[in-house]
Amino acid sequence: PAPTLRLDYRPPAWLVPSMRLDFDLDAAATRVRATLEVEKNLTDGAPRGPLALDGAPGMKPVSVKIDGRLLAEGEWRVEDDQLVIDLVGPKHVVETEVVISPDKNTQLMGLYASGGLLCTQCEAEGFRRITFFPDRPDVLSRYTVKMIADRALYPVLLANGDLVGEGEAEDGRHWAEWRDPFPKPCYLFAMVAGDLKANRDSFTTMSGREVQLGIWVREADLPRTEHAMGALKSSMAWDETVYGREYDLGIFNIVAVADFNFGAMENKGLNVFNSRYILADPETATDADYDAIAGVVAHEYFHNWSGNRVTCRDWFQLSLKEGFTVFRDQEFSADQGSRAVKRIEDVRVLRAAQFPEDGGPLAHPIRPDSYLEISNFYTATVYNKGAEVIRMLHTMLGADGFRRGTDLYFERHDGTAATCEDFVRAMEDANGADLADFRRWYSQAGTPRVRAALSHEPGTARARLTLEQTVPPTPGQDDKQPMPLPLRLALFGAKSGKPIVPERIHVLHDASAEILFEGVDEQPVLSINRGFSAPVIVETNRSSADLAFLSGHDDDPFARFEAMQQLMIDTLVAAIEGRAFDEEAVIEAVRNTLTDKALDAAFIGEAVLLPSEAFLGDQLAVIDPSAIRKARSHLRQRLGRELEAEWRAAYAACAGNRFEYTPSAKGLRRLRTVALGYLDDGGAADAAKLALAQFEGADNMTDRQGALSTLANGTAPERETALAAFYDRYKGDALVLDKWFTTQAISMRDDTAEAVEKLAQHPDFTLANPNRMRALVGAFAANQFAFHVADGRGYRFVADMILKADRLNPQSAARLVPPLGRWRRFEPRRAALMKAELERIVATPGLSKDVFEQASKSLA
Ligand code: BAL
Ligand code: ZN
Repeated sequence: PAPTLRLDYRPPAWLVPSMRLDFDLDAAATRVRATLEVEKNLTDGAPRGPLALDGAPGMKPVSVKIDGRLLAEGEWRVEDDQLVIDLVGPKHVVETEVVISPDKNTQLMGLYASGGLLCTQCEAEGFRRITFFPDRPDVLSRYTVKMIADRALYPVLLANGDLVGEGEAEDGRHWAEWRDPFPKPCYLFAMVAGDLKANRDSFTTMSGREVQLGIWVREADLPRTEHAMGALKSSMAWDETVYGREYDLGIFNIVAVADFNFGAMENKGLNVFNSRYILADPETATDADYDAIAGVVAHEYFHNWSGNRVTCRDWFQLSLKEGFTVFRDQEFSADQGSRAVKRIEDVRVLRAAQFPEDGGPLAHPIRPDSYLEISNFYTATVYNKGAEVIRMLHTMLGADGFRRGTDLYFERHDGTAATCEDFVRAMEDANGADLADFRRWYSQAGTPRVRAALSHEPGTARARLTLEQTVPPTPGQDDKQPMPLPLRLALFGAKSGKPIVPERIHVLHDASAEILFEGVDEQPVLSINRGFSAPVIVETNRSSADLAFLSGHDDDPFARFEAMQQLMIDTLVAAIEGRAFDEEAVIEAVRNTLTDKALDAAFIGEAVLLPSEAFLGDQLAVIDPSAIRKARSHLRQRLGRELEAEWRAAYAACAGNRFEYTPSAKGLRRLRTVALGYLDDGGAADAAKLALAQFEGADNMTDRQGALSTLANGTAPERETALAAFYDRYKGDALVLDKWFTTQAISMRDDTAEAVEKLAQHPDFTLANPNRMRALVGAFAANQFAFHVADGRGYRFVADMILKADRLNPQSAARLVPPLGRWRRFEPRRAALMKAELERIVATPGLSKDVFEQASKSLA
């Protein structure tokens, strides 16, 4: 298949200013009548030609009418999955009718059945599976939607906008009609029918309008919607305060569904959520789940402006809405809890998911240049690196300048489909700034690497910092220009511990720069990229002593965390590469952090963790998972053993608190399980007993799952007791059962690959549910040691799963390809085994475009 190219963009030939959809709903056969008011697009550059409406492969209209006249079969044609009609005048009314089968829709795109509900997912190109339509984000229409359905099966009928009518129909059926006054692209269309109950609330906007809020779930789940409702109201208030953005309809509904490809979807006035990002109570959801729910609820709500009121011109501009909205939700979450811990978590995600993407065969700029299947571009690059790019604008322009930019952006582009360029230009125009070279962040892929070397000239009281950047080649981009990098810097006195040069921002525009600091009369230590001000890899000439010093004294909590991580990385990489290494410095630094009374538990819980095996792999030229496991386990064991008294003290100090969802209680729970893990790895004789007691006595899922994870890593008899008890207790709860699968899939045990193969045969395992598939197969593929077990069985298993899943749900299947695609990074034996599995995938007949694109690019 031929790729779609960004530079081929042309405006649509026909516009659809308004449309009406009539659904006669039935799980097996739903009749969809679409009435489109179409008009020729007279904009410059719009092509002239017939009306071409996108449809799904194999879709045929039952009937087609133009201006009320039924067309004969020869008066329309289906070509390349498009319904093509030659129209003579500038404006017409086009009516089509199709019949679709929601209960056979395993792709979960378009209209599908999930647990007795009928619901939709249209982004990016699902709407064409519902009806014939110009399925592109720059065609904006006003929608009126009428649904008729069996009242007993589908008592609730929801769509975008406002409810304008409802009533009874024949044969136990009923109807509802919804109208959305805001023009929107079809990817934001949604409707849901089912037996749902609402948690209802309201929010009064800054101009005094009352908005009716509803979170719709199965009746039994109603008590688990309070946290999401609280998050929704906080988000609405936050967007008013921070961005001046008010909600614009009288109703805002959220529906939770169990089968969903994304985390959630920002359809206008009717967000549809994966239930894992709505349902929470202390018994079933961890603190991480609570945090993620608040973050995703906020994210989807924020899209109402950054995505819906201003949408994307074409899918290459996806980061326009996603990068910006991720930045917005990150800042919302930082304002709700611990800003430092949130930043650490966000950087962890970036490094775990985006850096490997940027350094591998699927690397692409945040604004890609081509795709075969757009679903493959809902990536960590577009989302998370996209958010970092927006964050850099915020850093360089300052909070006020950034706000001036977003105000201008919303003012200029409200109600239209915009581009990344429009966003950057608004930032420039509102601030009188020149962002010419900053645009490279949109066009160049790859993670820049910065070398920073600080030298001190004691006689002159001067310090000299040299900075050099390189941007590595990526597929299709051999030569790169330097990127503007805003680096937050500070210098501390190595002896006095005092700040010598207070924080400043240096934007490195060129390939290299030299900065002179005056008045530096003691040996300085460099603190750089504080707060992770630029999404880059920094290499410095700092010694273990410098890093240990910063890990205890830097006044930027992120930099403190980072110094500790770097100290750990330097030590472990030296051990893995067979060079001399000094574990004592790490042990002392961890001891100091652990016993520092000025630090909160949440920060300590993050700072004392060793970098993951996967992140260590990223530091190496050639990855040998066994060598990484050996060095990292050794250091964990030593930390556990030598700091046993400190871990016990931390464990005891964190025990005994009753569940509350507050930053301090969360921190205590986090540190408690971290301490338990270290005690276990250190070989404490009572570790398994402690873990089982924690498991059994927990009044919340965070403590229970934390204890279970610790046990799942080991061989104590308590392991099986806890796993069986967990299964029995939660086997009726799909979201918690996902945790049971994941806990085993991420186990550090040597036999995890075999265990996961067995779990794939478990009666509760299914590839039809994206959450379950991710919980087992996705989690396993991220477990570096287990997935890369030397005989290649992990690769074979994942490839088998990809091929099976591809027949049901190509979009979800394709998400499992990237771990295999990293084959070039591994030692030759493993690399060959991984490559062979990719070749087997590509050679399979009937492969989806989704999987083909990811697998073939991974081999190129
Ligand atoms: N727009 C797809 C889901 C999300 O990013 O909100
Ligand atoms: Zn989004």
